[in-house]
Amino acid sequence: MKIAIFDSGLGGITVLSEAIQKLPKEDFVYFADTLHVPYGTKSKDEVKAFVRQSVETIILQDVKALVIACNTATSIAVNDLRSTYEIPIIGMEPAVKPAVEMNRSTGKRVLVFATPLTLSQSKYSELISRVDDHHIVDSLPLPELVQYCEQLIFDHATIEAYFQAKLADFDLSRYGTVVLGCTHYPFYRQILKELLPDHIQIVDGGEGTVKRLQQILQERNLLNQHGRADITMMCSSQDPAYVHKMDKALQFMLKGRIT
Ligand code: DGN
Repeated sequence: MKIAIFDSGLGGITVLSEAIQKLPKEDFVYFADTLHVPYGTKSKDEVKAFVRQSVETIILQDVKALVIACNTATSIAVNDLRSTYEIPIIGMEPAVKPAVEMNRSTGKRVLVFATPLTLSQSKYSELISRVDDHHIVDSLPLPELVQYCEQLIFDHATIEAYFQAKLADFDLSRYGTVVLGCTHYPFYRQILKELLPDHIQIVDGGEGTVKRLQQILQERNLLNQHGRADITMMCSSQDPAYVHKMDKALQFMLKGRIT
């Protein structure tokens, strides 16, 4: 049986690449809801329906666990999905808690990047009120970054100019950590690292999510010993060109370049 990883588009590939490296004996099916990408600028009800529709297709693929590798979809639909399906469902959460912990003694602030929809949900404000007891967290929506990624725009000049414009009003010396709260954003981790002052650390939720996946599979005795990290790429538009794009995006995450 396979592990399913789902996102509206290419973002979940950042989680897939982490999962392949941590669980090389598993087989995977990756599903992108290309008919409806991006989710981050749509309404809550629309996203709920798109996610439900996608999961109906994914579940037919002989899957033993499902990772909702999208912060936006998780914040809107994970509870609904868990009450409907019996397989373990693992969601994403912006890594705000570890970021706040990292800055407890530094006196620095935390800056969370995510989609407008993630940042506007009660799941996010509840997370902030739970973990941000010193009020050190600020947030910044970066919806255009999802669009760049979907077009496989990874060139330094374009992305650097975009970040510079978005960060122009922030005094970065006051920040200790940047949280990548959207699964599309880790594609730009390296560019961001080169651009931010050296003292700023960048964290994302991918590693924690894969750890949780591993733990759940272990607890339920579902770990595979014989798979070979076979990957089936699927998308709701059934477009071969997009499947090729997914392969390229995975290559970029695993090798740092596209050939
Ligand atoms: N990758 C999604 C996330 O983590 O929120 C956002 C993608 C989108 O549809 N905007």
